Amino acid sequence: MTTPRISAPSVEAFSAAILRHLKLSLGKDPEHASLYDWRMSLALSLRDHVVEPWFESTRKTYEARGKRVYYLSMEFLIGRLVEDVAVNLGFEDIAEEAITALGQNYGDVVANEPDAALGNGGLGRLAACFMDSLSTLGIPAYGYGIRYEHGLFEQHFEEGAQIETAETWLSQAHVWEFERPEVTYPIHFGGHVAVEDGKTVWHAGETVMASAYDTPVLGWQGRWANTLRLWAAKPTTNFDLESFNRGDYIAASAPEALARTISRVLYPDDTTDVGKELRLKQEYFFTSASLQDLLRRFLSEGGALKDLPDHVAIQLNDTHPAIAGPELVRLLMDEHQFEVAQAITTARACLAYTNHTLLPEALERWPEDLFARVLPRHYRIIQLIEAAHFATAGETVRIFEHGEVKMGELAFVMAHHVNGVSALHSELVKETVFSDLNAAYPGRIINQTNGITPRRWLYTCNRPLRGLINDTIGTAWPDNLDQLSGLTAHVEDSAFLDRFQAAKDANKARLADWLKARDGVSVDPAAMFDVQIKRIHEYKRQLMNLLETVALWNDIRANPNGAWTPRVKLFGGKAAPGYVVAKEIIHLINDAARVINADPVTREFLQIVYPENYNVSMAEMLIPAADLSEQISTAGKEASGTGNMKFALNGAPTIGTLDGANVEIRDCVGAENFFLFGLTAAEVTARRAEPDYARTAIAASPRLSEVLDQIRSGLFSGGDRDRYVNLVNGLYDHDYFLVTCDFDAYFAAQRQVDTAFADSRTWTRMAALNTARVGWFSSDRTISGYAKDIWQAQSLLEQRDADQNVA
Ligand code: H2P
Repeated sequence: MTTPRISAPSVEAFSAAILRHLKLSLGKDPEHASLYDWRMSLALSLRDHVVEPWFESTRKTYEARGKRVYYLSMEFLIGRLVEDVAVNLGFEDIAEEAITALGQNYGDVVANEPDAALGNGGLGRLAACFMDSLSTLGIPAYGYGIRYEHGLFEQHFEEGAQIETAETWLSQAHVWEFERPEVTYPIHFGGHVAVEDGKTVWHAGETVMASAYDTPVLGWQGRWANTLRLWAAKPTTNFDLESFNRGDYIAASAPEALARTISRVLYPDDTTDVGKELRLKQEYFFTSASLQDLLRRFLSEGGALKDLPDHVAIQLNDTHPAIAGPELVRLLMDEHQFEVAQAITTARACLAYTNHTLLPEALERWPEDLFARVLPRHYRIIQLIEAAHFATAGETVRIFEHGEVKMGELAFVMAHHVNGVSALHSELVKETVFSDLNAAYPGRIINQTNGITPRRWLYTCNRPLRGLINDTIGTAWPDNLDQLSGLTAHVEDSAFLDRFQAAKDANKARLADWLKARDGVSVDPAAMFDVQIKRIHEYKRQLMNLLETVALWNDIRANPNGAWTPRVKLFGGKAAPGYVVAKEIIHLINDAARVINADPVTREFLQIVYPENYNVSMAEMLIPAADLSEQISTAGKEASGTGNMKFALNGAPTIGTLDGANVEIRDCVGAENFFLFGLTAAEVTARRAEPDYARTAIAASPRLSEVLDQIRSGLFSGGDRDRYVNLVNGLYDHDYFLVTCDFDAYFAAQRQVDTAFADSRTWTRMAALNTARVGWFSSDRTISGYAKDIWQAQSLLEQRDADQNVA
């Protein structure tokens, strides 16, 4: 479509820029510079080239007066940015050559950057991919979130058990952001509501300031840059001098400490204790700041608020910012004199809501008394919203129920569209969690299947495969991923398949080196790399994977001379600190790894590897190196998955259930290139209704019974029979996620994988077809879908280029 807009500097000029930053920004000379200094200087030199396209995009947006998209998300799981920016600028080679010329190793310099880990998993990473696509497509957009001081905790293993420590990415200067001290908004909490002169007034009990930090988000080839605006909480007054003068130093700093708490830490997922007042405050804090900011921007352009929906599309990423509905109504009513009905209609015309999960515990609810205490004005406004909803749709679905405020229902009622994140999930949203609301508001629920940015998840993280694709179909695919289908014509060509396999082998060797260097673990790159990486959760069924591994171990021991396909089972993922069962699963994987990896009989065929502290950067290393992608959730539970797309794109066929986007991936790659097993969503529901379904399944599976007995006997826990008693009994008594019922089918599918992998030419062809056929899962396609079906937002790229050609 458009041509690159950035003119690249020469290597010499870029080296000079790095040296200039080293000296003037870091205050170092090359002789004394650390890796950190080099990385910062490189980042600053790259950043210098981002600012101009960023300004240009902002200018164009103001000029065009088109619609802006506002993506409100508690999480943006960004990862590192140096390589990302270098790649999007088209400077990757120049950056690498310049750093090399300065005597540094580019890989080491890049790896020095801490991950921005402002998210838990798929939901946060999706937000980051969306920001990338919004910029690549040239759709004017802002991401709004929280500038957490501490991102997702760091995970360590102590004797196999997960230990958490605080993550500290901001202990170093974060070069990608620009502080905006002048952009601050007051955020109120508590107090009471009074009617004065016929007007409702909120007398807040406590106020903190939301202060903006902007990160430019550069799209492919630098053609457009949007803004990620993250809010930090600050006190209204920094310091209580009176207390200080009295000698009470702790009291003097108290206001600051209290306020800052709000943006201090990212809450881990599955923290089901809904009484978390601080979490509610975080949600309101960033939502209110974002809405105040977007209204200010709109008004500064001279708009009339009744026209707001023509200029503003606000997307709620899950229920976390669902308070946006009542907050926008409040701002319109209390500060801009709207009538209730008009305020609700206007707000709804701006708002849309994405649902990411059917798990009932993940749909937020707040105790009414807590809610009314923290947000008394909103409590009343939600009553008005509920009344308006009853008037149109009847009283079948309530927002207030059993003493709680239900944020899913609130988000639904206040959104003009609600979307699920895969075809199956969107249907299940209609049939289950929101069936009554779907009946009351037909057509409101639509689907937008998730996607991933191919710039990070192939182009950048998989250089060997990138090179092969460029050589085979040209270089226009990174922002037009359907072009990958051009690879299909080459899958019978043995020279192409050789190169495809060589790329995979190179990635596996790189991973092997990394594991050796970081953890001292040796793996055989000739073995199959079988990878499951994601949050640890019962529905994702890492436990089933581990049980299958133990069963395989038993089979190998029983027949050590059999023709076994060597495998390395790789696990990666964190458990929420309060999620006991998930932590037991981690412990069991590590315990089993210790025993199985030490077995001389099976060593050449089977190994378990679980590197600690899984994050985006680790995913970028693991995914290109994977031979097999594990997507084995209980059907009906994984809303979409996005890891599944990343693996397929990088040439790793899936073993998986008919769940989430697996269904659509299998449709694209072909049933013969996907290892399907397990109950369907409908069968899962039916099976749960059968009495004793788990015990029946265990009794019918000698393999599974043996494995469970081994775990119970203390075989993996040094004789400790208590360690996994709950985990094993849980499977017998209430195996809600049907690990026992799918076990045999999973084991059988894994043996099909063994056979297929042993025929390496056929396997490589299958892998290549996966890459060739998943172009549809680009987040550019997803964002185009949102823009068309939900936001009615336009790209400004063509208009801008046309204007510039005229000028
Ligand atoms: C969640 C869902 C995934 C989905 C993702 C993005 C909450 O992420 O469970 O199925 O793909 O949102 O829509 P995750 O489990 O990976 O944290």
